[in-house]
Amino acid sequence: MTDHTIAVDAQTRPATIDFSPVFNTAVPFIDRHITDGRGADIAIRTTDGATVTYDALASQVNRAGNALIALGIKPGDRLLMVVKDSPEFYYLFWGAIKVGIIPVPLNTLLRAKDYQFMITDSGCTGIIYSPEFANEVCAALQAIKPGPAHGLSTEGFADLMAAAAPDLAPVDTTPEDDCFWLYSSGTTGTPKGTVHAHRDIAVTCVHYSDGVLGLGREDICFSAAKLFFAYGLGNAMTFPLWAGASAILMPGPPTPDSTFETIEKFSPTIYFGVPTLYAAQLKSLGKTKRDMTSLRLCVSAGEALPPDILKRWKSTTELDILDGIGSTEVLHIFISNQPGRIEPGASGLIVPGYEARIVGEDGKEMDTGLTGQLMIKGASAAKHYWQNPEKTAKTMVDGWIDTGDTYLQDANGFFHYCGRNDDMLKVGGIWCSPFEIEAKLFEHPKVLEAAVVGRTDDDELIKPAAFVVLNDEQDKSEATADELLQHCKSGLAKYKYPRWIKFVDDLPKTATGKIQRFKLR
Ligand code: 3UK
Repeated sequence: MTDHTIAVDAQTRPATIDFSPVFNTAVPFIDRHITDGRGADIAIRTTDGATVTYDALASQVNRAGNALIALGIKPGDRLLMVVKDSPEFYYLFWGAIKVGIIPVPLNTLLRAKDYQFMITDSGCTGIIYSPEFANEVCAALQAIKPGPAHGLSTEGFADLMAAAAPDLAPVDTTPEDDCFWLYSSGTTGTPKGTVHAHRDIAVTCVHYSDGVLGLGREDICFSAAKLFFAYGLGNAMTFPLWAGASAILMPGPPTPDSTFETIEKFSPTIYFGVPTLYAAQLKSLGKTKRDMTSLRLCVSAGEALPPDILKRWKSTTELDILDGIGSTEVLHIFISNQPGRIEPGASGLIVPGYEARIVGEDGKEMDTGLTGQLMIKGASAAKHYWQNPEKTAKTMVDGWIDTGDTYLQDANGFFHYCGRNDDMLKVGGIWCSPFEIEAKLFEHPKVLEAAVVGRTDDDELIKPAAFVVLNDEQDKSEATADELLQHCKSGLAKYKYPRWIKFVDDLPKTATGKIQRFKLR
């Protein structure tokens, strides 16, 4: 086999994938389109009006790789990215990979304290950020002495790219070598660097993008979920690049207006959303009609899609939504509803290429219809968590990933989500640790104790609710609730503030003093 190639046999079910022993994943995702004569095709359109062809993409990726090496960043070094959805995200991510540097895209909604942790934890050599996020990133950099060798904005980096050569040979890596990381949030609130190999991206493309979505060169992908999520990374970058299709990038926040305007103006064929946004979009569609005739399919992931949202979306837009569950550890969706095979309220069937087991506390497989822990096996699974052998050993057992989710499988093979095994919440598809919100509340001088749990709103979607014991009962008032709310909003990522604050006289606890959050749900 020639170096840097993948042989896919799609006749077998699941498709079989063979990697050449020397394999750098930037070659099939970026360079292959040039060798195959697709260089003039459009890879990216941005809502700001920019267009990037596959030819331009390949040269910019090469310039980025050369510029990173010129900065003195070495193969194996980590490069943190706090970058908005834009062509620069692609240039940095693939430029780094092509020269063997490990890109680590970070959630752009985080605060200085969060970035400080990730800079220190990753031992990164550099961090590159969009100017929009300079405040939080620079505050983090100032708090760390000595910090990483390089902290620069994408504008500063663009100058270095302009001065760099547009040709670059890929570094000879293997399919199993470290390629990129994503941070995954944990119950204790400290995120874990999830280490993915060069093979992993291609595996998700073959099994899910080819196998379930049937994505082709004519498709135009639009993801409301941002590139820094594993979900958005696939939807808006790796899937279209695999298929030689194109992606629409919208740098701003996804709202019903911004997403509908983008759909009307850029005519995508596939739209990727999260349940919270579908609910908000439905509300908006009640007032304003929108043209969505370019779409052939909608996808939802990140948290469970309530069947009522699916039903209303179908009756309003005549479009199906495919709900599927994925994770940062497996990289993309491994259980999914399929075109023509949708079970409302279920996460779907196993995606061919992955294996699932639902096990009881004794580790034995559960019978049909009974709940247990969902374990997943597949070739896109992360190798380990960065410098965290305990969490790695707990989550990654004999090639199986413990998802942390409770599931049951029905007689037709459909998997039904039955909740998390820990206290973690998914809010708008993004992880939220109750401990982190509680810690913020504790900081306030009026707060004695606090417990945060998930509570469903009118759309059956989970949002954080806080139960608070005050130091002084006299303080119970709307004004105090408001004060606590402002306090949370000022120090936490935007989506993490409690939507309800309820004052109570005490919290339910175990004999050892542990808060029993399940009693508050
Ligand atoms: C929950 C769901 C019910 C579940 C993701 C698509 O969400 C992604 O990755 P994360 O690491 O979170 C994983 C956890 O989120 N979850 C996700 N989707 C669903 N629960 N129904 C769903 N459809 O608890 C899971 O363990 O943030 C989603 C693609 C790639 C991803 N990384």
